[in-house]
Amino acid sequence: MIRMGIQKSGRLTDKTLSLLKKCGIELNWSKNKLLGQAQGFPLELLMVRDDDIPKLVESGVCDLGIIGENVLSEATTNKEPLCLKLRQLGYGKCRLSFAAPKDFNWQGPSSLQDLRVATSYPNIVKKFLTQYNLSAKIVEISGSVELAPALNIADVVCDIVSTGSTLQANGLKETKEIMQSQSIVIQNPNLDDHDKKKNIDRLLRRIDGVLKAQNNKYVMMNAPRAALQTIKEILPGMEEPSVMPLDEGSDKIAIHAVCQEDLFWETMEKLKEAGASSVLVVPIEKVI
Ligand code: PRT
Ligand code: ZN
Repeated sequence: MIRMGIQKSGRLTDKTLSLLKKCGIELNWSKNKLLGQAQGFPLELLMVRDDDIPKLVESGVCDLGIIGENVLSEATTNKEPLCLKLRQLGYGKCRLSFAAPKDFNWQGPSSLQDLRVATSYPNIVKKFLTQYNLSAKIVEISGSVELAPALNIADVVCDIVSTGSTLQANGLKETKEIMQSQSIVIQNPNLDDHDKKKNIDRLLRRIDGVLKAQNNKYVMMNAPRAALQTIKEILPGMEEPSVMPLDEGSDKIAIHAVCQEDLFWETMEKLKEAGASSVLVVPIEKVI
């Protein structure tokens, strides 16, 4: 039986449970129960605050954990990594950035010298300041960090940014990104139980299958036959597409393809410029 620590209730919880479900692993107990055996896999789940997970995994209380990279980074105070990073899971994406009041004259990291920095990530900020040979006062706040400048508790903040709307709503501007983050699977670095390792490999193979299907998209469009070559070059990670004629006598074709990467709006725009119309991108549930 492997034991995995996951966030009890927060931004990562639903997506983590949904990923496990897609891997054939179900939780069938109430969210208030903190430790329980999952169904469909030799896995025990421990539901805790995300900040506690690195220590639980490092000490071997849990074999695995799922957290944001920012949380692992904050928990790693010396050079040795606390836990092994096994997989990036692609959800919970955000960045940790410095932000300052809109009228602040930011001239690079040196602008932080002797300021008060409000943050929930004191260790990461300390590492950053040391790297740039700067000194600043770190004001540790556990929530609503963005309010600190308005309350005159700090001059600038260092916090998680996703869309940027919280910063904007609080009259702040992002000045310097320190790190990007997404959810990851971490493992106890000293794990040597053969059976557990085998089950972890099985779990990772299932996770890889789910992630691969998520990244694959089925793309359909109509286009002039002459544009086929250009369209093939625009579509990312595509195998040979299926090409079907439209009406008899028309020079238009329908192109259907599986793309192994996400299609961004820029790609869609390029397709349109190349002459494609009715471009549809649909998710794929499973790939074999
Ligand atoms: O109770 P517990 O300690 O378990 O949870 P928590 O409150 O520490 O964390 P939680 O649930 O808020 O976030 C869990 C993880 O989600 C974080 O560690 C990040 O890895 C990731 N994540 C992704 C985020 C965000 N996006 C995010 N937007 N974590 C926090 N935010 C907050 C941020 O702090 C800020 O207040 O959202 C606000 C900014 O969002 P935007 O969209 O306005 O920029
Ligand atoms: Zn937390």
